[in-house]
Amino acid sequence: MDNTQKDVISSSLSFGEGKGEALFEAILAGKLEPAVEVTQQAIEEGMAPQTLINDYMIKAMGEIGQRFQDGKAFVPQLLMSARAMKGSLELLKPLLQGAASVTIGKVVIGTVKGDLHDIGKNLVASMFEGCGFEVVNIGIDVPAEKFVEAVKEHNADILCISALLTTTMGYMEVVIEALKAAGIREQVKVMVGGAPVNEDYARQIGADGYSDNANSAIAKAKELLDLIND
Ligand code: B12
Repeated sequence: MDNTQKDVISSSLSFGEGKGEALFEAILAGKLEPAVEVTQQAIEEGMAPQTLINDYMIKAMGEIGQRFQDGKAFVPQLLMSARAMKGSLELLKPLLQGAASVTIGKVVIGTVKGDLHDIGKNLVASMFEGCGFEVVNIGIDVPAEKFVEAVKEHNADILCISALLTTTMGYMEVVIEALKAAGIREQVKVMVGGAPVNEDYARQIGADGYSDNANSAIAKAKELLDLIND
């Protein structure tokens, strides 16, 4: 592509879209500082955090994942993209958090044992916080006992379990079984999610809810807690 063609493309993008594209490229290339810088500029221009996240940032992570799958990118590149994504999310997080002063429910959230992926889980956590839930984020590589303890300790209304690997998603069922063994399965709604999980799988392991993204996770949670009209 020559420079004239590039100019035509960039001038056909609205200003905000140009920033979004630049953010996509920065995350894809794993460039933390440019990602943070362009996020700041996009915020100043009034771009909606949800647009940045859904239309550009998540897509960049999807693209680097695809390249990894195709053998065109490797773990260090995944890590660098993840670092750039996290840097941008840090700036956007406060904007996702509304002015809710009353807690509408308590959520415990974690990624299962053996799994270190936390970007999606943290995004779901931020959305819950932004929508007025109190969130206890118990991290990554979480064993079943720790999920159970956290639900008990915090008297959670919802337990959110995340898994990104086909090799770790089975552990979500182990967590649900541990809740049953501890006699607290009926006290808490269990939601599951992560790239390899789907609705059928969620039902099969006895979860109460599933969502493939942070936005609909909130709607599902409200439905489970009968808060749907709030
Ligand atoms: C970034 C990344 C990494 C980073 C993680 C950094 C971090 N801090 O999270 C690093 C480099 C550490 C990594 C490591 C590995 N990874 Co990786 N990784 C990814 C990648 C590219 C992006 C994941 C991501 O952040 N997506 C963006 C977020 C926003 O999306 P999300 O996580 O899906 O979350 C959304 C939804 O799923 C949902 N959601 C998520 N959790 C929950 C929970 C609930 C309750 C609900 C309701 C919803 C929900 O809402 C979220 C927001 O919308 C994916 C590819 C992909 N496209 O998913 C591969 C991918 C998941 N990784 C993969 C692999 C193979 C690995 C490694 C085994 C590689 C290796 N050989 O070492 C290791 C495993 C390490 C471990 N033990 O966990 C494979 C998994 C394949 C499979 N079928 O199992 C993928 C799919 C890449 C691929 N295409 O092959 N990875």
